[in-house]
Amino acid sequence: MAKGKRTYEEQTSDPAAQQMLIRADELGLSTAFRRADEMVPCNIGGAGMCCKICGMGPCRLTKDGQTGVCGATIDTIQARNFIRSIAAGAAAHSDHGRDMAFTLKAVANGETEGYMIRDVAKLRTTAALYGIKIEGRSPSEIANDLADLYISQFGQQRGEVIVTKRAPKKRQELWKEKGVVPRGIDREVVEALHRTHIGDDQDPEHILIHAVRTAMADGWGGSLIATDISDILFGTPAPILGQANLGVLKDDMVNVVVHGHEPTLSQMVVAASQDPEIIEYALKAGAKGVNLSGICCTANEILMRQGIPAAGNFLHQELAILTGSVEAMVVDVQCIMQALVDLASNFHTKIITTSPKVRIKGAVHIEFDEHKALTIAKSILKTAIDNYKNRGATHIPQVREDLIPGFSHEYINYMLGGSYRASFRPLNDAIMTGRVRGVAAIVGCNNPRSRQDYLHTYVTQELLKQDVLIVETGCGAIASAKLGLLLGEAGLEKVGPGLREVCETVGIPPVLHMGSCVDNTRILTVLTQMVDEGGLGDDIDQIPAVGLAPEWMSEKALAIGTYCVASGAYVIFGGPSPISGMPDRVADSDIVLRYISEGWEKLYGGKMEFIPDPDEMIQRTLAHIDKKRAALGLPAYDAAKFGRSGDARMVEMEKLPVMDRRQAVYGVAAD
Ligand code: BF8
Repeated sequence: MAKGKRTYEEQTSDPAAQQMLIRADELGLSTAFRRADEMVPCNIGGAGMCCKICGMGPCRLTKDGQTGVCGATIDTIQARNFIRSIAAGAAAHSDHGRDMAFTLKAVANGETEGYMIRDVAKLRTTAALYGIKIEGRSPSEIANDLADLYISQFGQQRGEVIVTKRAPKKRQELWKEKGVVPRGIDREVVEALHRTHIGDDQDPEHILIHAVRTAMADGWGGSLIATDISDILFGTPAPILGQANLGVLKDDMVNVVVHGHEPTLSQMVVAASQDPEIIEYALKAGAKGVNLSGICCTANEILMRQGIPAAGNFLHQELAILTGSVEAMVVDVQCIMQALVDLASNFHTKIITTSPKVRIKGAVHIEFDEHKALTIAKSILKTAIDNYKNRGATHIPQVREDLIPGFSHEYINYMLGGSYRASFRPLNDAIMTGRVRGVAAIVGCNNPRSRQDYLHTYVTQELLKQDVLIVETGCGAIASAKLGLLLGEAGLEKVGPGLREVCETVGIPPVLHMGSCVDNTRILTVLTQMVDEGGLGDDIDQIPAVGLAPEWMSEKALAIGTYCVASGAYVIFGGPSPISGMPDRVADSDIVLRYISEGWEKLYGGKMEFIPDPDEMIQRTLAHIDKKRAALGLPAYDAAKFGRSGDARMVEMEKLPVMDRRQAVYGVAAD
């Protein structure tokens, strides 16, 4: 084995991925796993100590006290690098939200092909939040007003992004006091770039105040708009059976993998794949039909709503092509590796770009336009079907797992209380009694520099044993899905006794899949509803909850982490810190690292830390949850107190002689 190259088991914990990495080596083909081994990360840039914002540099700071040519200190450089990443992440999410808003407008005006307003109830509820008149008006009229309101938030110059009004009252007041309420979504992103141009904002703490405002424009702005409109147009998710991993690809069907983020395209490809004309076309090509699957957040969008299987998460995009079974990989925006085209040239797979914003040299471009959406989706599928005859040998790993995704906050509300008394009361009560110790949101990417899926699933499983209810999104949710952790009540024997009782009573998996990365806003909404329900304080920072992104790699993850901190959450990132600074630096002088941790905690009640060791992540998560429980005056968590009812108890009881059961249940001997 080449020096520095990890074994397949060290590269990924997923057996399907291991099979495909062996296949890649047999064929002499490169993947991100291999390239990560061969490309040693730059330790100066990696620690946030490289400044390349002007032509006097790049300046690489390697000694304490050193400055760039302009005199910029390491702290200023780190803060500038950090906010630029947050601005890019916020821009990506928010531009997605903007496109959704334009689609809603076009649907309302009857200008699109194939779309409709599927969730009129959500449209009315959302519009009513902003005082849009709903009584006596048609869905199109309401949608028109909501679309206009949402579109205006992007270019708004003064005032406050209206979506922030959906946060708990106390949090809104805090944001006003600290001056971080976004004025307009685009304005904050532009200002982040202006402030970090050579010769502008040079006080690291001042730069980071605007980092919070920029991230807020994402979470309590563009992303929330994206989630709202996706639900209105494509339906609010509810539990549905799905499957995940490369084994969802089919040997005898035309495999089309949709990859990226925006549901406008993928939802239409789903609709087109069920069209009799397309099915007939596939049959004529000698296939049994079209088999659609997803990668990355596009997978989550169509998995949550239609149960379309997920072929995998971020690091599976190349592996799907390596199976030799994919006729077309249809991509839109974000998280699409440039390596796909080169890799696909070794097979028959066509990479089809569709967004006017994204082209990749060597890919086929079929531009998507919502006004002719169904026609274009059919044309994409016909291109894939025409390619079926070119398929060579296939190697599809027979590895797949069932899962139940679809836990929107609306569904959780209904599931806990039913149609007539939908409520978060049972969840709050379970936390207050200690049956559920707290909540962890485990989200974010795969990163080929860590063992694929391992950090996600290790942290998830260990926290479940500690009675922590887990909510997941993005590629982290797909990691858990591949391991069978999102499967109803299966696997509950590995869950703590109190949480198990709750899962058995309500009939939910202990890990709730809440959607794509944009849908992290669903988690903000759940936390807000928990505050509104009462008993867990009057703001998000008082809830015993933690956010984790163990395998993060994207700038969007940094934006998400920052808006969660601004909302009051403790956020833990895995892997090395992108702003760790000098290795031998005295911790006290690490202004930026201290500011985003202790500094932000003083200001917002939430903090951000980078912790590479998964056991330390778990220990700090539990310590934070217990600290918040104590601050609320809740009983200290005690694992021995619960687990005396539910299915677990029934199994235990069935092992007892009948006469002893009464003693076990009522504590009195049989007559
Ligand atoms: O937005 S989790 S790798 S796919 S960035 Fe990308 Fe990360 Fe996956 Fe979705 Ni989110």
